[in-house]
Amino acid sequence: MSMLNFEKKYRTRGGTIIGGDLFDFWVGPFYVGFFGVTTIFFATLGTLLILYGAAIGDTWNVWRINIAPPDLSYGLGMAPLKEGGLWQIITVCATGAFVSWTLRQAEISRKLGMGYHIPIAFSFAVFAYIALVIIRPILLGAWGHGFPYGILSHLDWVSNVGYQFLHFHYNPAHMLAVTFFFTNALALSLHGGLVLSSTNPGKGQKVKTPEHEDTYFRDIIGYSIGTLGIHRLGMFLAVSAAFWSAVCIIISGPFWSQGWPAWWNWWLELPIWH
Ligand code: UQ2
Repeated sequence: MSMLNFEKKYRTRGGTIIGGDLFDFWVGPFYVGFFGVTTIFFATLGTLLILYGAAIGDTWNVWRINIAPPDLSYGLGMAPLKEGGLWQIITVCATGAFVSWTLRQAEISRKLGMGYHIPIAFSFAVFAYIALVIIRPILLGAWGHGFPYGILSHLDWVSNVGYQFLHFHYNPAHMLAVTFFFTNALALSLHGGLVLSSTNPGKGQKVKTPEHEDTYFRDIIGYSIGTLGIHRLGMFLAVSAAFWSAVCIIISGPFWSQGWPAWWNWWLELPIWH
């Protein structure tokens, strides 16, 4: 079945989570659905509020535009619009848009009778964002612990929070997250390189098969993880990177307030040394 025929055949009603038939239609190539409407709503409102925040801010220099969370003194209450209230509403819009997008992925998965792997994987990235701007601020008792929305300003926030714990690279969950990010890059470069090399053998030569791909890795390291296996590994590595990123920031403050290098004193304090 050609791609366009497939889409015609499977673009049928049903499988919605919410809204029944109401938004169960397509606009051009895009499925709408209840969560398509809420995604558009939150994303549009959030973007307009970011533009408004930039307009009442100090600069139009894209690197320096900054929309800051409220002062710590506001605690977990609402702040006036220009004192961080804008940041609070933008955070609600961003969270609403990300969660809507996840549920739209789930609805399309249901429609097509597929597994939920895509929305589950995406939800880990959403979790990492929510960890930074909702979970950790609530655990610390103030929205002011969220990160500011701005290109340079959020980098300054990361640097400041890092130094607050003396050396963030000693955070064991950060170590795991970084290791997963790098391993993910290794796996995707191996996979992308392997697939492109077997599908682009050179002018006049035949495209190679997955058996060639297996053989390549068996020749080099005596092991091939397989065509399905590499994607399972990829999902595990990517999801783990996002998961441990969320853990590493949630534990910093709420569950550990010294410098991260001192965490490793548990090793020096093992009874085996004395
Ligand atoms: C593989 C395979 C693929 C791949 C890749 C491998 C035919 C097309 C990349 C090789 C991957 C291995 C050996 C795992 C490496 C482990 C880590 C932790 C990076 O065998 O099957 O399918 O794309």
